[in-house]
Amino acid sequence: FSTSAAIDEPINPSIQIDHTQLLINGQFVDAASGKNFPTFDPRTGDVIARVAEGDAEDINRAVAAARKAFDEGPWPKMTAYERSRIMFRFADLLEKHTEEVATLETWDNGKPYEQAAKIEIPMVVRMFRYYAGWADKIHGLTVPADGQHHVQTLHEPYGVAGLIIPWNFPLLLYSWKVGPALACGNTVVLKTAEQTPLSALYVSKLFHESGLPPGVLNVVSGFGPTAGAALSSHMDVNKLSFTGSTATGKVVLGLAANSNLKPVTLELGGKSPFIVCEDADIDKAVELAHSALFFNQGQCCCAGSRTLVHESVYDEFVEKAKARALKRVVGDPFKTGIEQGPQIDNEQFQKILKYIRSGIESGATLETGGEQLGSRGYYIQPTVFSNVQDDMLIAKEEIFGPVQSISKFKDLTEAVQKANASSYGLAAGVFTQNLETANTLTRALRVGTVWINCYDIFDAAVPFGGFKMSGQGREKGIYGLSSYLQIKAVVSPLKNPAW
Ligand code: TXE
Repeated sequence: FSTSAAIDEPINPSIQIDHTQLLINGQFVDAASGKNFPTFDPRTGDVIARVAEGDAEDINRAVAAARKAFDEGPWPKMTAYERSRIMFRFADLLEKHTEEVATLETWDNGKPYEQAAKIEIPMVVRMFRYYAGWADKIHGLTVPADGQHHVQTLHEPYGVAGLIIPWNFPLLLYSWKVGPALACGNTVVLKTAEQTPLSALYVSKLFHESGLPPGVLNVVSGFGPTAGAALSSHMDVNKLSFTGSTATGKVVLGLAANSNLKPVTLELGGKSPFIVCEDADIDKAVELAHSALFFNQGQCCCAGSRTLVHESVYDEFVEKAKARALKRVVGDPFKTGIEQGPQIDNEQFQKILKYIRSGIESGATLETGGEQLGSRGYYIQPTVFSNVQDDMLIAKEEIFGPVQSISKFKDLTEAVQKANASSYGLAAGVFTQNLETANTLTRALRVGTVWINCYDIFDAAVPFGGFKMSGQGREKGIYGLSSYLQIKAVVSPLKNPAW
């Protein structure tokens, strides 16, 4: 792989960190305990800033503000058109601040600046425009019920929505949740990931500058077992949406069930198969299998982390996949032309190196990579394993790093059996030029998204979510709206049914 020399001399980001407090009721405030915690630069492990550490008491304050903004207004009492206009204004303002926001995102997360500025922030802007457009188009139905009754449904917000997000796409996942929650008229308490608190504080300030009333969107930085658990079990939170690991998803669901039975949307881990059939365009499949796995340093819930290749093209595929990984440009994410930056933190870095050792020990063939890159921060060499067997840990568990695992199948039946032999079911890629093969695989795969001859297409209108232990409910698109709405049936007698 091609390594940028800048790994050991990080480029200084030219931005000042202005917002490190909690955002409650439209004001930046310290944590009730006065505590704060460091957020780190993944390029070096150095502290970027200290951020107020929210705890149960701060969650209480934030929920009280959101409750008031919901119960007493103004948010759900404003016209849907007014809410929509504020969201459109925010999208415009965010777009104007793309450079600053992308800089914060790269600094806190380690993702390539060009990826943040050219792909992710524009997707965030698009997502807010998409849901701003929905805000004044949400309505119920009239129902032709039996009997002498007029029946209609009202689609109403839940109230206070608790949103918990991870660190791999801090702002993108902010938009997937905050966008539909607000468009439907809910108010929000957002708990960001402890690794990446900075960008949400910055953009939420912009949201208030766009006319968002105080209390509608509250942001609490802090840790999972304290702030996150307090939000999940809060009796005054009416809806929860969580993105993160399957293990924590189970905890959050339990906390919701054991408190007030709030409904929960879960978007969890994955081990998504990327299936390359014998008639696939091999060069294209190699390139897309590469990006399906290595994009965002391999830290994607839907990473194509099991590359399954038909035996007739397997040797050619492995050779080309290795060559492509060797060409991957790794370096300081602020440099232009960088494809891969550092992993998020030491914990994830060590976890990935442990999986790499496990792959070697269990007999998979290490084609390239396998080690740390440079001497500072959390960079890992793009790594490719071939000859991966189904019972190896690297074939079963989510590595969440730049480690491609390639294995072989002999026919479609075996491809389906291998692809579905997972407790996860988030996504799959299918590479074939045969429509019947594509249709057969699509119907057989137990996953929430099938990308045919493409991968990682994330349009705002397309639903996303998992089968099996990859989650429940859907985000994005019209399906994402329904997660934040409850249905009220209204029945009244008809005096003159003949009319
Ligand atoms: O996840 P957690 P972590 C996977 C990936 C990764 C692993 C661990 O495999 O290696 O999870 O990452 C909050 N109550 N994914 O430890 O714990 C936490 O503060 C309430 C896949 O970062 O799930 C953070 O805001 N909240 C995933 C969020 O949950 C709690 C993205 C995610 O953290 C909590 C990230 C609790 N008890 C990791 N404990 C994806 N689906 O994309 C933690 N949190």
